[in-house]
Amino acid sequence: MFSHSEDLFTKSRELIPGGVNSPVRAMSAVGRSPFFIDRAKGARIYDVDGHTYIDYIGSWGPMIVGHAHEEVLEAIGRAAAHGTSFGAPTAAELTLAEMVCEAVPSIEMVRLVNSGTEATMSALRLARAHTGRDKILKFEGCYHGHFDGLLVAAGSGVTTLGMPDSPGVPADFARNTVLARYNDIDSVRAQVEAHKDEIAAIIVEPVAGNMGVVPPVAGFLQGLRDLCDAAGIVLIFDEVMSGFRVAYGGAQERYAITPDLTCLGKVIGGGLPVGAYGGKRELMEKVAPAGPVYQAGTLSGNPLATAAGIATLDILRRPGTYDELEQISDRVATGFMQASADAGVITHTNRVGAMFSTFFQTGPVANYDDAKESDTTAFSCFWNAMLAHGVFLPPSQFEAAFPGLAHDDECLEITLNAANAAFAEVRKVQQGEG
Ligand code: KE4
Repeated sequence: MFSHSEDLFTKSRELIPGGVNSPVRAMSAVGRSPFFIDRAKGARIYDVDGHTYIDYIGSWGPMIVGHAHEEVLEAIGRAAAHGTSFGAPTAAELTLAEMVCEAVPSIEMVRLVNSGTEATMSALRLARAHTGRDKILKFEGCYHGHFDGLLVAAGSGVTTLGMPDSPGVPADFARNTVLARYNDIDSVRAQVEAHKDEIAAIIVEPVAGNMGVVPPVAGFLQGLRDLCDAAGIVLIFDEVMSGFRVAYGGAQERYAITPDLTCLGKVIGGGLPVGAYGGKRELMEKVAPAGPVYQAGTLSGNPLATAAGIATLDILRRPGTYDELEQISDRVATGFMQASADAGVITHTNRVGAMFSTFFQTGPVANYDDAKESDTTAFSCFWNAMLAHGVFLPPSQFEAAFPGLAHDDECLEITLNAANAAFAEVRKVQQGEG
């Protein structure tokens, strides 16, 4: 049995590419090797070396009610006692579908899959089938999973690792992916006009989280809705991150814009593998076996994953939950802003609900080019200082931090004390004293 992260990492790199099963876990952007996790409870995570951290990654979004929540564990255990997978329908899949459709009125029908990537990949296939068109439009800095056609000017780990795009994506795929600038509706209009009648779908993170958090500017989402209506383009909201996080009904509830299709993931699995895509009945009834658009999955709607998702949404839909999330998240983000100001460190924080990013620059940060202006060296210094003071933030300037319901007063006190110390450390380094 390995006793330390270094031992585990050395061995893992022999058998697993980069020693991790997802690149953002490698912590390379903050100049260290990853530590390995033993367990987590509430807002705290414990590594195999005996360290305890207040966790703001939360499995990159799913753990919004806290790690190892009693109700979620009990639901998983109850489901597991009945078996783990059947390859035949279960009532729990209907229950989760009903909860999703009730939470997100634009979703009249929904298909459960196993990841956010499967959700976006499938939604794009459906949009192409529905329109008979091949091209898709995405935004620079938005990340929609590792589907070939979407790994073009992507955010998240592609940006973190400084990868222009990914090798292995056929030129034909890239040719069918058209790019526009987030929050710049004129750039979208120009592409729609340049590729008249060729674009099947516009896919957007209605609150961007993969270039760091970038909210939509006033009129941007409505502008996309109007352009799609005029040009017969399917509007897809990728709410894998924002869904059930910025509101129970997601960004589309918060900004009152109705997409044609919505992609979900993360929170709706409560930490187990669940993704989903859904929307207008007219579109979704084209998905096999109801219609000809093929999409399948051995473990889609898995009994344990649906149990975890149902239990998580049941907690989230209780009255006052999103007011509580708003208060917690505001205290953290505002605390970071105050601590950086007190230390004389220039930062700009964007927050929407329970997701925020503190950019090491003056701001504003309204798109990918803005985000890339950030001082990633200062971010890395800040990140490591926060870790040294017991707070685990996403190890990249181009990711979102995720407060959750388990971040109680004690956690927030630890977090803000750490922020004061960490920004002071950054200032010292910036002044050449560190
Ligand atoms: P998954 O295939 O990783 O479940 O979901 C892909 C995805 C799709 N859409 C959005 C808006 C997303 O944020 C994601 C995944 N988010 C990243 C974090 N930025 C997951 C972390 C990781 O890649 O390990």
